[in-house]
Amino acid sequence: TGTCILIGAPLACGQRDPGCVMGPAAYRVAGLAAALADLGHRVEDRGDVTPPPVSATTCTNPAVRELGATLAWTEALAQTAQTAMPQGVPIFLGGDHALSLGSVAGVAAHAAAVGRPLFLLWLDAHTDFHTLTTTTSGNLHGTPVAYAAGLPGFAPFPPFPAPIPAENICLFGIRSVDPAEQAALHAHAIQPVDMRALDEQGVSAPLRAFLARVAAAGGLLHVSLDVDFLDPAIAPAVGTTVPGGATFREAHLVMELLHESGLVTSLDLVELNPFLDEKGRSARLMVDLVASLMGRKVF
Ligand code: LYS
Repeated sequence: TGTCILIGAPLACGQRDPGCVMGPAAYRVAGLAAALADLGHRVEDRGDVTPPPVSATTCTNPAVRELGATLAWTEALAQTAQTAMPQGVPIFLGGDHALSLGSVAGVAAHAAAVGRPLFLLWLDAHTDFHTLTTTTSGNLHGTPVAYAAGLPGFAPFPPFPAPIPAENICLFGIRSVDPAEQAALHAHAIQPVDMRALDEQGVSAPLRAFLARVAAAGGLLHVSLDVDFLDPAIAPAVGTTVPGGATFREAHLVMELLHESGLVTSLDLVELNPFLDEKGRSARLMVDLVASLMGRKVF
């Protein structure tokens, strides 16, 4: 047990639906702090990060939306993440996945400062491997993995502090990849653990293999959990549902293995849109998954 630092990040600039601004409130209403406290953790809720002032900004791709707002959030969240890292396990309550442009950047700056390698586990239906240049939707929530990997094509974003090597990135639960992402992933030698791999091997073997590498390297591990990692039948509260996602038990097993590893040092919870939920069931499931990740056991 240690300190869990809850950081609300009500941003919705990474996609087209404003509902994600209610995400942090939904996690609080669903009892996240109490669930963590029940497990013996010290919980510090730092409230919501205030949306930073936006300055007019442009880039070469006219499809890109909300560039200025996303840039402002990225800088604010990177700062917040870097400050929180030495103090406990920061848990970012999103907010859409553009959140991770900032959270992962701050965590990477911390990792570089303490001289430890950073590993990234991306639990998601999508690979989020677009750059500002390749995105056709213009939704910047589809870009944070490429940013973290240090791909070019992110001006006017600050250069990613310490790009994460391809072999330290695990994209897990993948079932929707755009053609430009596919090409970039190949070029970068990133092989996603897609749903087909999980169908054949289950979640345990591929995840244990990744965790063994994190442990062997003495790495920090950032986990980014998108609601759409889960099957839409159990977690409807997300704008980008893709059928065929992780089941209830697969998701809990992932969390239980992560807990057992003792390796997780920071966490994002992203893309929850409470307006799309059914009586809070997706928010509650996300809270239960965090509880599993932080030590709740059946027996
Ligand atoms: N790849 C799609 C896009 O760039 C979907 C991204 C979904 C991110 N949560 O728009």
